[in-house]
Amino acid sequence: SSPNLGQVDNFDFHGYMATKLSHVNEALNLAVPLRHPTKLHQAMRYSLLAGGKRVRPLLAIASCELVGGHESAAMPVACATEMIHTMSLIHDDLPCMDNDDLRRGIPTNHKVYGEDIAILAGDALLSLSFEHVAVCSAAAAAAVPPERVVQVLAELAAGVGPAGIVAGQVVDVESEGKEVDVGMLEFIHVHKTGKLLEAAAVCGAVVGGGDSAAVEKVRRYARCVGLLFQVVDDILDVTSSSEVLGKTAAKDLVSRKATYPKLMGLDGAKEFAKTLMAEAEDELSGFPAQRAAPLYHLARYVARREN
Ligand code: GRG
Repeated sequence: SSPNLGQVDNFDFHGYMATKLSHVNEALNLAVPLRHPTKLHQAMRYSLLAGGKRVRPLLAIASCELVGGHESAAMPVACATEMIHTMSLIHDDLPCMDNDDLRRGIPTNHKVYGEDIAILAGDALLSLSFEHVAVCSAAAAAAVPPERVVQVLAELAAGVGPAGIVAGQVVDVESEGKEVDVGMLEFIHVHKTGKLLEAAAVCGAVVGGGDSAAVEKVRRYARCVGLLFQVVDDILDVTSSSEVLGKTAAKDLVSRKATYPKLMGLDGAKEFAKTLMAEAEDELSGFPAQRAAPLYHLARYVARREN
């Protein structure tokens, strides 16, 4: 693995995360002020500011810094990815989709504001995400050149649309009650979760001024981390089921959904997670260790997270 590890291990990842997290939350708060129509903006802010790990914004900022860019160049795109992520969660929770009552530990958007406003708040967040990038990237302290802003808008749109999150959700919805094989499972994961993580990292590297070779390394890194995220999710589903005995097992039986532990056994899935971690690390090995440290630790954090 990476010869830079010694240096990387001294890195204060928790300090880095806490600092970036507070900057992201502050920027998100400012990006959606409470204006007329109040109920709409309340609903947008309710879900956007409800917490969450902010993995996508952190990926965008760390990727920007990896290629030598400044945080301020990445902040608009960082906020945009969280707006898109949040709107996808609001719509995913709707009665016509997953019909969930709770999200991030509090009542779902439609439970508080009603279905009509929840749909509209999602639509508004999606539109605002693109406006925010278009308007704020060029105006950032480290101004992003217009052609890079256009590239970012295209990348984000591709991550959301019929070849992105929406594709994954459609296949997921259609797979309901059916036998799901590995290929379909991977398609759902890569699109529902992977594409936006990938777009976040790639956009960060683009606004940071990375050349195309660097941008593609970041893309491959993010693909590994996206898959890692999902494998770990599946592992957590199994390992936490012993604590809430029966709950997950029952869910598994009903959904007949393939999961990595089911397909390759728990140890196999853990081994796969290790391989993905090593591949992600490999993509970072050509960058200066100090700059690569946040992304290296972010991958480790995804691999070792407990919720
Ligand atoms: C995107 C136009 C558009 C419509 C939405 C409903 C839908 C289409 C897509 C579903 C998207 C979905 C629910 C993907 C799953 C994403 C996922 C892994 C969520 C959990 O992400 P975390 O762990 O959550 O980053 P936090 O709460 O920490 O942010």
